[in-house]
Amino acid sequence: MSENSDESTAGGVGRRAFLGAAAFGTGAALAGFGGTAAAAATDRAAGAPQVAFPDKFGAFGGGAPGTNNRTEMDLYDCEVEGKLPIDLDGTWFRVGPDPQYPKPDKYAGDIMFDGEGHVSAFRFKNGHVDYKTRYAKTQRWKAQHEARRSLFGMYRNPTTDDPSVKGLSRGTANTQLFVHHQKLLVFKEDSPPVYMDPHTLETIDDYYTFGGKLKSQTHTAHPKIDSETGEYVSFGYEANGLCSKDIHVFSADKKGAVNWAVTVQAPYAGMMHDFAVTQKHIILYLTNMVSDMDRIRAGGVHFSYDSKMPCYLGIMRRGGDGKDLKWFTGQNLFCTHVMGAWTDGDKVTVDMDGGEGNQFPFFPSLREPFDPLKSIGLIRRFTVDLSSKTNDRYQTETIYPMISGVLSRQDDRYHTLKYRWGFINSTGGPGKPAGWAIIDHQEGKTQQCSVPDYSLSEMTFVPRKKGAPEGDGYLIGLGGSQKEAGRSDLIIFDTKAVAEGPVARVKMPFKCVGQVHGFWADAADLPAERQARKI
Ligand code: V55
Ligand code: FE
Repeated sequence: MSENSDESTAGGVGRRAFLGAAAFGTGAALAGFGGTAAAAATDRAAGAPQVAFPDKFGAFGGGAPGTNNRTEMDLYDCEVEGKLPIDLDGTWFRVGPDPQYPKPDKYAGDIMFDGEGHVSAFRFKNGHVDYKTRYAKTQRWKAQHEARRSLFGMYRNPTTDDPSVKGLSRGTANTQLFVHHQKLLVFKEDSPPVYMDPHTLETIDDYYTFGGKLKSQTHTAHPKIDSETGEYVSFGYEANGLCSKDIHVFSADKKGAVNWAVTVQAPYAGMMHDFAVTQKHIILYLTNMVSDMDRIRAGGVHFSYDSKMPCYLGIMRRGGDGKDLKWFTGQNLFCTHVMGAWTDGDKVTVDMDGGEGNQFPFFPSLREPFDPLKSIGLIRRFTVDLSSKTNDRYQTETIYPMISGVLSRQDDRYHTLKYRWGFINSTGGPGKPAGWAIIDHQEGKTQQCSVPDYSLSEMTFVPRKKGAPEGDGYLIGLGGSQKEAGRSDLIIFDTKAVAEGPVARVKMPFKCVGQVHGFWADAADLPAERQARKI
């Protein structure tokens, strides 16, 4: 706070008054800030620095032209090459950080994970695709838009913010999205979801709390759907403030009504990016990417990688009071994404991709230099035997050691069940091209979807039709052409005809916004489309 306190008074009534009004709503503005607030906004925008992102790759928003997209687009009826599956009726959504404004010099070292969330929608219907992008209009985005400058400092570090934004949500909504109870929910794990209209991408609620029932200041980017009931199961870590050890776990029914919630304690505060849910259990995974109050106080990013801290797998029954939560230790593995998980009697199995060491070099390692070899992601199978009351260890095994990669996925209809088909964005290797690997756990076989001269982002599995068997359908995701300066194709593989190459490509006339994750929503799960939505 103190670093910026001189700025808060620099403009007299300046930004504090205006953003105070923005934060507390129209009521505050009418209660006295009124005219002053509007005038202050204009003053402030007039004094805003010219928008100039750094050239240097690695600086926030820096790199080659096109690193930041920032445009909001509508492209009706995209060009398609090949045979677009005519039955596909639904929307493929994706989201990623797209820095809205450059940071002031002292925060130029901030990381891409702090960029504002930019959402894309590819609407598939009758063999056609319409494309639309919008920023998630978070509280942060709106304040910065008004001020025409960055107001939030370093990644998940509120001590570096401009004092005028105190009380606003820091959430960027830049990590993953999900359609449930007909709402498009967009996530950043340090804040509640942002609710957007799945057709227009208009932001409807910049701080969505399930009707006031979300008792957590945070919400994961990776909720799960119960394969049998359609319930939404989710959690938030650091649930009660910066570096808090509280973890809030909850579920909501098909209509979004919260029907179970507990708050439990982590052994220490650290990154819990994903989790697993089975028919019987909630499985939390705490990595040794520790929330570091010292680094935060020093004005740095939120996390440090501490190889000496144990990773923990926490298991508890669903629907209980949380008192049965038990933390298990084992081989330290830095895992970020769950491929699949199930409970069979007293045995819990969770498959995740991960490395032996830090996979995020932009979060500094406390004890040793970043080791690229230890960062290599492999598919790790964690098992825990719950039959013994004294067992406090998880077992690990590397399955498919010839496939390295990150961003594991599965057929999303099987989140809580024993699953057969897994997918991973494979980095390839000597003599092996990168691409989307399809893993058949039943047969122990793998296949690789590769596209020459394209770099592929994470894929999403799309069922061939409602009720199609597990894994029967399409893999879709974006590819950047290495020969055409990153120009994008949406690439579609048929999971049952991988050798034939992509069945279709949606040819985008530009490089699309960057992404982290994507999600498919069938038209049946979207609200009725308003006729008027067409541009
Ligand atoms: C991840 C991504 C994030 C984040 C924390 O992929 C973890 C993992 C895009 O932001 O804030
Ligand atoms: Fe993720």
